[in-house]
Amino acid sequence: MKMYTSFAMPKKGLNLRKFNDFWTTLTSIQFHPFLMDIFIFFDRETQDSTIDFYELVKGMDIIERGTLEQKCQYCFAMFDVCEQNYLDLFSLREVMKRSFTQHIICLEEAIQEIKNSCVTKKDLDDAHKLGFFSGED
Ligand SMILES: [Ca+2]
Repeated sequence: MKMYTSFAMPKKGLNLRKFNDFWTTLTSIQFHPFLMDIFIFFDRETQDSTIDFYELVKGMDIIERGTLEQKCQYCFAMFDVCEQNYLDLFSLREVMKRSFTQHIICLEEAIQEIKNSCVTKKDLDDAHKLGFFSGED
């Protein structure tokens, strides 16, 4: 309750921006790829674009202690990105893109750091390309 009230707008609850701040603090995941879908799932009964305390508790209860069917409904809502009530190739492709985008960004950053580090040390011909470096060269 205390954490909710520190993010909620008085008598309005959490809008998407406040929910993002709340969810980031709760999960330690910045730019959660399914934040909008989680927000819509929590707000699915009133659909007033805000999440009140009751909706938050109800949503968290499903995630933490819900029945298998409730948890399946929650997971399905994350996968049904087009809100069609069925999954098709496009939906699954979008889920995969969202799931791996952050990983790909981290991988690209790591590759760039390695390239910068190695290229500055080993790019003797100024070609900006890496070859095999055994560490003994
Ligand atoms: Ca609501």
